[in-house]
Amino acid sequence: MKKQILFAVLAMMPQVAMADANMPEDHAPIGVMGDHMHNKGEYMLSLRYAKGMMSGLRQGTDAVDLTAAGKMTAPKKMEMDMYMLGAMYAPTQNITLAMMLPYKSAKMDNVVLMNGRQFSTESSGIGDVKFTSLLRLYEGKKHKLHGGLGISLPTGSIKISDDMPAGNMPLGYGMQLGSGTHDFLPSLTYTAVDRNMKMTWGAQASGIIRMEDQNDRDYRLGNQFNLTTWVAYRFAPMASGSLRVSYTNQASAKGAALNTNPMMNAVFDPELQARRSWDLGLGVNLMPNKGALHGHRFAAELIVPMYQNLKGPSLERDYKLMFGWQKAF
Ligand SMILES: [Cu+2]
Repeated sequence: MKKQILFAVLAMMPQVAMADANMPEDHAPIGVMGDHMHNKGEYMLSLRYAKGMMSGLRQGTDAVDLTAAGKMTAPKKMEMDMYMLGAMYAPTQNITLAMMLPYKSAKMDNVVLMNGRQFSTESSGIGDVKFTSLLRLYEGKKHKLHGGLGISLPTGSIKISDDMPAGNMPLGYGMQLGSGTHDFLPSLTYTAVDRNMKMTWGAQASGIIRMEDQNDRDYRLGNQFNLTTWVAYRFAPMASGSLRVSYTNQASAKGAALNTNPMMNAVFDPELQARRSWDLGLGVNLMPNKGALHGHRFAAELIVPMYQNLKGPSLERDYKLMFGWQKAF
């Protein structure tokens, strides 16, 4: 009898542990990557869709008109759609492995300054595949801390070109599908939960460090640093809302210009790619606790810039909207 009780308790333990991520607010806003770990043996599939919209030019913190970018042409607007397939698996309690495979498609509207004629350029395809190991550093009842060590492989093409008024030419850095370099992706994530207050909060510092001086096109993108912090509150049994603030510092690219035609515009100049921004994220996480969708997570987040400082002149961001589905097994 005692043995049976012991077995029953042991059998319940993993469930107790798994109950960890059963509330909608237990995952960070969907725009935060590598925010959580899994329990040993658990895996998770996810799909994200993101839409990014950029329009209008900015130099420093000021809006500038099209001629500022100007030589022969200027970018007017860029629209980006990204689908990202993700998988996570925890081989041990203290290590969670994650993989992300993006598919991107982008369209940029440009104008010929001399005659006002417009033309569009497009790119689409697989982006850079990322593999990350998340390492549990601290796990208390309320506070948790984990580190991430990731690598981004140059699977996305950097050889995309399209028709322009002066002929078929390479597209700008932002229209290419990958970085062309192996990139190191370190991160540190802190999360906390308070069940009585129905709240969670967290913060994450992450970076993108280019591990090669040059890619096949003789340039490398700038390193990037991101710091984000969020708070979430469960306002209904199956739904939580979140507020997030994010800081991004993207350094300039180094090396060759993508298009050496001196008549082309600022999007082809490596030195003008730097940007710093403060963004605000408004999110919602849904996790049905009964019915056919029980255990499935759905989330959305709208990210709008509060401050943008672009070396530019380059396109400023209007918004980014992300939707996600996640399911742990
Ligand atoms: Cu996961």
